Amino acid sequence: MTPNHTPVPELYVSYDSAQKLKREAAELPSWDLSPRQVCDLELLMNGGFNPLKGFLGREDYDSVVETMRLADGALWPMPITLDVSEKFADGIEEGADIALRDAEGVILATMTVTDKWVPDKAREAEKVFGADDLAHPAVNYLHHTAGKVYLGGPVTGLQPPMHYDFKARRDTPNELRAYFRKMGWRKVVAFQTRNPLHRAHQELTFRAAREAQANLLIHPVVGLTKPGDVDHFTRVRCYEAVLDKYPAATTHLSLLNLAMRMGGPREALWHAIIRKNHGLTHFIVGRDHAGPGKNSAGEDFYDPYAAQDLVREHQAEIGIEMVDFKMMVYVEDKAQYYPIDEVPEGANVLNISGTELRRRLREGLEIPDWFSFPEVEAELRRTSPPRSKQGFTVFFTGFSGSGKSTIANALMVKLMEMGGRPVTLLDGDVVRKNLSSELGFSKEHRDLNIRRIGYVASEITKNGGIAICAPIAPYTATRRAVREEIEQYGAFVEVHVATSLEECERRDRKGLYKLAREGKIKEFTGISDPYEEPAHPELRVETEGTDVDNCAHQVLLTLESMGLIKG
Ligand code: PPS
Repeated sequence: MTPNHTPVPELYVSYDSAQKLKREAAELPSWDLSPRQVCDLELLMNGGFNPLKGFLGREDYDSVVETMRLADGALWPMPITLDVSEKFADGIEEGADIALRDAEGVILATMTVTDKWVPDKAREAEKVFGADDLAHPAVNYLHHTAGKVYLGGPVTGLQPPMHYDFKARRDTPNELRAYFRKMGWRKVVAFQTRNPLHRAHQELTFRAAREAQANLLIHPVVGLTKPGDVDHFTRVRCYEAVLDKYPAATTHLSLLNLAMRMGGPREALWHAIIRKNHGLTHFIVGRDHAGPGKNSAGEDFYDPYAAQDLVREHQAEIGIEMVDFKMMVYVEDKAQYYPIDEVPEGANVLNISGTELRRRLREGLEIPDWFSFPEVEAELRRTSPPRSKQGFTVFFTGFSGSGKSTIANALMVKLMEMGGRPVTLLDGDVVRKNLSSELGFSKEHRDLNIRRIGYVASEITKNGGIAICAPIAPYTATRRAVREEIEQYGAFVEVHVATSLEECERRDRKGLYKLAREGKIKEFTGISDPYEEPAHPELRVETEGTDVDNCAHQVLLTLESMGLIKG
């Protein structure tokens, strides 16, 4: 491969034109870009997605979905589409200009809408990702996050999206090309990653560079990766630590603001084209490149080496050379890493999977020295503390007067006595006095109330605190939504306070049941409004015949068995 130093075409206009266009664009219909669309737009504008000149029009889209090529025959495997809501699309005629804004409302580009259509998403999923299976993150996104209508057309770039983090580590394709030229690097091999680098990766990348007699670019994705991945802030600190392990001046680190789709073989091909645009001559494709994990039947979506086969087939056309690698494993007897197909016969092989690594981090277990670097391990432990140091939410649910607040208060005091983490109680009544003071008890208002509580609890959990919530929360679906939100950051412990309606009414501490029976309070849970019992809570407490202290103790035991507190 020859070095590629000529600039790649960008879609930006000059600074002066951009200022003028921005003023004019203030009048245009505006689309607020999703986080994925911001990533796509940045790479469209800076030439990372060359030869695309905008979001795909219908003819190109159909052709890409069916044949991995644009309508003019150019190789392009991934549909880059501007999905919008029906409401927005209704007001847009083909031929109209629209403004594309980031989350803060800044106009990044304008687009002339040449095409507007409702895509067949099931076909897109089948053809592009191999199956219309919601276990695939991109298919799930396609059906549940992406808008119903696609708009296509050429983009005029006004300014790149603003990044406040790691500015010095971000390069456009042309900046990277200029860097390679300045350094005199004629051959450069790129390593794509969405994970922290451990010793196996360092060994693999170093071998790849040696094989290709090239310099090395660590080119991690910091846009959107697979849900559940280590956040990019932590990863970049890890990459910076590993950079020191390579021989001086052989290796460069640059961050790529790509929104991955986890599309396996097609995605590998796409990555190779993107790297070609960034001036790379070689590209590493390892085992299960951009793999999305298991499908809903528990099987791999793609053959682990299908990505290598597809890139091999097209590498000459793209103009980049693939460096393929088998999985690297540690051979204990040799104290060295080997590709799995080169392991000496009879040797004892060690490996730690991503799942196993996460388990060890979660449980605070040892990570052996042969697996990672001490600096990387320290970074990961900082962001993934063991469960006993992570935040979590205890979510009580049950009838009014069931004893939720009383048990929640006792639990709060016990947890505060233990110390170590801040504790916040979001009691039903208290929340309704401040956070939700304008809400009533219709289904819609109850859902809003619970979602607000869920949001606050998720923030507390994210930041390492303990949130105790004690609303009625009568609807299963809403409780599930809150669980999903919180489980991104820590454990969600649902406690059903299972006091029967008869007992709550007999106690009638606040006199509300009497009023509800008399019809003076409408939509009263259990009397004139539904309560859906949790089917599988982490704990169900029976309060009849059990004192509060004991109920709170049962919750503590559950927390202990889940590893959330130390006994
Ligand atoms: S919900 O459904 O989760 O939003 O309810 P929540 O925010 O927990 O509020 C319940 C408290 O408000 C009082 N209250 C009522 N409860 C149920 N239905 C009706 N119509 C109603 N009107 C007022 C009641 O005192 C609840 O307090 P708790 O602490 O549950 O006894």
